Amino acid sequence: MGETEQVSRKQPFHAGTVALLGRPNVGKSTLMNHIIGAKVAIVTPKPQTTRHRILGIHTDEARQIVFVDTPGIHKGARQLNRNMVRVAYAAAEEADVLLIMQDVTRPLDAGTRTLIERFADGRLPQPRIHVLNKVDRINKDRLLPRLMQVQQLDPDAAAYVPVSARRGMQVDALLREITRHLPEQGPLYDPEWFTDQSQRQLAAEYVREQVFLSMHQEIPFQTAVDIERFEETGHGVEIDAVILVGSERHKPMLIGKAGERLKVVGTRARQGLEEILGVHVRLNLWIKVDPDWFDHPGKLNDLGLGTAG
Ligand SMILES: Nc1nc2c(ncn2[C@@H]2O[C@H](COP(=O)(O)OP(=O)(O)OP(=O)(O)O)[C@@H](O)[C@H]2O)c(=O)[nH]1
Ligand SMILES: [Mg+2]
Repeated sequence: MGETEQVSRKQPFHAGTVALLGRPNVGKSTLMNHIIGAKVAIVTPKPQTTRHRILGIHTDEARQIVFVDTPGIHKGARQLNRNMVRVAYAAAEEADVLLIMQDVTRPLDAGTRTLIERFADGRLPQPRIHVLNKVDRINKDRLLPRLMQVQQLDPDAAAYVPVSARRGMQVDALLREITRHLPEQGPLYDPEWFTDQSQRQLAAEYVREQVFLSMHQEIPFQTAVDIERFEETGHGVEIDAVILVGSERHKPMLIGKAGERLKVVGTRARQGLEEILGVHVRLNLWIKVDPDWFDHPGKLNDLGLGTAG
């Protein structure tokens, strides 16, 4: 009854990939998480939080938008930094739409301008949407001149959308704008999926997030997490995670007085994992000193931080 009628009245379905691009710390991962409704990518107040390409898949009755979150585009001499930037540009090349994000609470500095200009030259043919993020933090009067500056730098962009990724302001308008540029086709991924990351990868990232949040200065940037064991048990999962640190002297700093700091890292990472995985988690943390992991192509590949993504 009425089934064929329903099919023929179906609205067209759009699907495609959207690269999230920008300088570090502008809010790319926050925006993706907000749209997906889960912490698919870790977020911290420190730049260079995201280190590899992460998919966040939003599917509803009219569209499937596959967000490709990328590491912030920055300069850095280490092999890790070079890989991160290469991954971001590679994601841009493959996407259907480019979202170029900036943080309006910061001045439009040389790095941001260069980045905008690099895409504005039309080297890549995809439509560009400029996202002006963190509008919750600025006065309306400051937004208009900023919009005009961006428009001048890239007059041929498809749209310029001010948003607050943290508060979800104007995100629906952004989704509508994105959808206009996506090809009319069926879903690219199983509509039930919301990320391409394995539970093991999520575990490594959730631990790294807590290390980033609890450590200062250069230490987080010399830290990586390797999951040595991820095992389903009768009660949930048991995980052995090794935190790699760049120097012997970082080890006691991460452990903290009487092991307090490491304990907090472990507790918070476990709580986050229990929430996203929906199972009981037992998390064992270890620390290993490895002074040059971030300059070693083989180690970077092993950690999933090679240029393949
Ligand atoms: N006030 C405000 N803060 C935001 C907003 N969006 C993101 N942030 C904050 O900005 C910081 C960086 O956010 P991320 O999402 O990690 O930024 P990113 O662009 O993914 O950074 P990288 O992964 O380092 O390239 C975090 O402290 C966020 O909470 C926003 O709309 N408003
Ligand atoms: Mg990020």
